[in-house]
Amino acid sequence: MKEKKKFYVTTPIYYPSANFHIGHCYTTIIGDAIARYKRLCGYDVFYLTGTDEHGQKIQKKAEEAGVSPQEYVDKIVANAKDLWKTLNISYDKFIRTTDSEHVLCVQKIFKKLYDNGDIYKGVYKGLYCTPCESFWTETQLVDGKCPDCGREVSEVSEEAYFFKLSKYQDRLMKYYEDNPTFIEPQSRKNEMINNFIKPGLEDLCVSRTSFNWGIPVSFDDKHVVYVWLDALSNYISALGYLTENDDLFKKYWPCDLHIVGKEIVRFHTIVWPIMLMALDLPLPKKVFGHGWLVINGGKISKSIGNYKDPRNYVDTYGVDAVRYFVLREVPFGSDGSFSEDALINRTNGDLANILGNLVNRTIGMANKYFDGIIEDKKTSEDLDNKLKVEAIELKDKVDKYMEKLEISKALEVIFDLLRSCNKYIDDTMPWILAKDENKKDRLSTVLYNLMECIRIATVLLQAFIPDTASKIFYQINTNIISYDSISSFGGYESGNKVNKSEVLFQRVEYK
Ligand code: ME8
Repeated sequence: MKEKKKFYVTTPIYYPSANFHIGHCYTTIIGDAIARYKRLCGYDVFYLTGTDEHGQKIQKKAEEAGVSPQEYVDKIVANAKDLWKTLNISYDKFIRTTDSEHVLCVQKIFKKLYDNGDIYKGVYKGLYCTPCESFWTETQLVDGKCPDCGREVSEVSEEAYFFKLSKYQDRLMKYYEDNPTFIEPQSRKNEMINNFIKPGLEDLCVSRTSFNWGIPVSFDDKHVVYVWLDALSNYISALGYLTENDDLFKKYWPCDLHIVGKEIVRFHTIVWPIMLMALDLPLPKKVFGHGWLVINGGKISKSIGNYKDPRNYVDTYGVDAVRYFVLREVPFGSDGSFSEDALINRTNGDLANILGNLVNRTIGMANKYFDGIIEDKKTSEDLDNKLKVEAIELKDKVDKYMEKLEISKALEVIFDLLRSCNKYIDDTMPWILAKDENKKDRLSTVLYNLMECIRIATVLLQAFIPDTASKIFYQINTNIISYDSISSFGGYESGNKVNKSEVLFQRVEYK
């Protein structure tokens, strides 16, 4: 048997936060859709996500809550896992940076970099933003505040280890040049080159002594490893790097795609590749920096009061309404606006009116006119051929967009086919055909063509709205659902009997 091609995709590991919001779900739903799509195409996929549990910020929060950092994170991690379950996230591994395998791996990585001379000891004097766990120089501040989050930074001075980013600057630039699609969208690459590489990379402080909730440096345990060095290592520690059981690492590394929010592209396209170069490991193939979901132009945050637990939306509108909204509404790479009205708009406009209505009408007509039996009587008219061509071409169109990570466009073309089906019903007018005994074969073919288009679209929709796809397959009663089955028209079994139709999406009233 031919070995499957592998695909390793990651989303960031989240800071444990009791306040997960819809913005947090964005990256992980995108990662999930890509992972599901690649699996559908026959890849052997490994999808990694998890939690980033160390650092001063968490230590402080645990102190405020009067519990140990470990107790604090354990509780919140359970909350994160529950959220991903609610959203149908099909990760292959959930890594926690407090996992003992990860801790050991980070210690080995730190030691290896130190032994090779890429990490050295010095004194850190400078500015630190605790919420972002980021070091800054005076010139990088904006109005004296953290350029990422706009909050106060504090001055720190302590003995610390440094990582020689500067040594690898030219090699990194060359990697960018030799691999023009390493960072996408291109605008983010220009930002990295102009804002960070051209002004000259400074060595990075990679240990702290002023708090202890972190991974101890194995040979100098008053230091804990800087949380970003710790966090980035998760992408290889999760695969068993530097352990006896490194089969996953051998199989899946280098990573095919790191999906990250735009504010952490810097860590993933500068610090991470340099860590890998220093470890003499191959570099990831692509880092994609997506935009944010914003509310009234600003970030979503509990302190601003625009935050709602995403599970509320799932309870009200259904999991696939939330998934679909996130995947369809925002052109990947740009920022996109979130509002409950926009979510309702998509649910009513696309899911209820176009998809739900089409499935419901088609099954309803099959039951009404033919007792549910769908047969291809091979009658043919020009408008049939037009629809069939659109259906057959859909797979390649979606593939082209998914290759470029333009998920919103991939969904748009799937819904274009569904729209064409609704138009095909209006044009062929089955209710008129049904009045004429001589037109029974024609009517049967019309319904068959519709059913086959629904099947083709649904095979692809499995990657994006999996629950709904399963419901549709049940209602149209088919198990011909493979990717290969949609390369040609006619996979739906002629003579099949559909099940009763159930409403897939209720139209929702505006708030
Ligand atoms: O950055 N819209 O964790 P994090 C879109 N632990 N994406 C958003 C968003 C929004 N409104 N708010 C957050 C970290 N995100 C690190 C990662 S990886 C080695 C370490 C995204 O919990 C954000 O851009 O702050 C990021 O990709 C992800 O949520 C996790 O953010």
